[in-house]
Amino acid sequence: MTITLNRPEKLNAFVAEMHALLREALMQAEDDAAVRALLITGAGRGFCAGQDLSERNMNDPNLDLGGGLDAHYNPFIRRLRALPKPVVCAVNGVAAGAGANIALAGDLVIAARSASFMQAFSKIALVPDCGGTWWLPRLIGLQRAMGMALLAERVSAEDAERWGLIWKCVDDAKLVEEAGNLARTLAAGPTHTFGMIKKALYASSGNTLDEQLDLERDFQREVGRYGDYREGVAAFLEKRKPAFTGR
Ligand code: T3D
Repeated sequence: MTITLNRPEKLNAFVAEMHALLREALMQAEDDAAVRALLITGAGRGFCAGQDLSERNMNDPNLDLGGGLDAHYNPFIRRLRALPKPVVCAVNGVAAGAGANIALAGDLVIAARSASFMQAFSKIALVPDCGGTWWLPRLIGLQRAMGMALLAERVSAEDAERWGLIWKCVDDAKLVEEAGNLARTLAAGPTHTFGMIKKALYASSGNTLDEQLDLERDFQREVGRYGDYREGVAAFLEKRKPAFTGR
């Protein structure tokens, strides 16, 4: 399944309606067994510029930004991370604020060379949200995370790749093709096992080695019962390509 953030005249900045549509699309991706990988990208020259800043009423004395995170962004990030299928984010242009962190919530992030990542929050005196403060230090180390968050400068896709913030930076003209190939390759893989791999890797930062070894044992026990494991081994022994069904 491909989800395209589609409000190009505002660099796909989020308005309430987009949250509702996105929630629906993500639920469909979860429920539909025919969906075996999710690709998220943006229309036009941007990936996403985060929250639409004109949507908030600055004169409202009860303005509660935490409420907006609880209602929309946080459930989305949680859902995306927990999706038991691989998520590829194809960052076609600038990814700023919540838009940058939604991109980074993907399991694999591929970006066009002209794209950039910007923790824009501090420019408007906000803290990074949508998981930014959690994965930035884990992905690129504390100094680079701090630099991105405090300075809110654009980081080029090339630097993002070099720093380990993203999987890959490709020429602009190749993004659609390469992201599509990546998503299709993943969609033809052992979907349930991919879901377990995601779970294991995302659990690792909160676990000790002992806990992680136990988790790997439990997960291996489970995937060892799957048809895809049998198919993988049979294909190897018969020197052919496996035909995984995702089960
Ligand atoms: O409220 C809450 O729920 C709290 C949670 C917040 C989460 C967040 O995401 S906070 C961070 C919000 N995002 C930003 O602060 C980024 C704002 N945008 C920018 O700094 C720049 O647009 C970019 C660096 C991303 C790109 O710059 P540039 O020069 O390539 O494009 P531009 O000309 O600035 O933008 C093009 C149009 O999109 C422009 O509209 P116009 O003038 O042509 O009618 C611009 O106003 C609009 N736009 C871009 N970002 C936003 C936006 N409009 C509303 N909100 C935006 N975030």
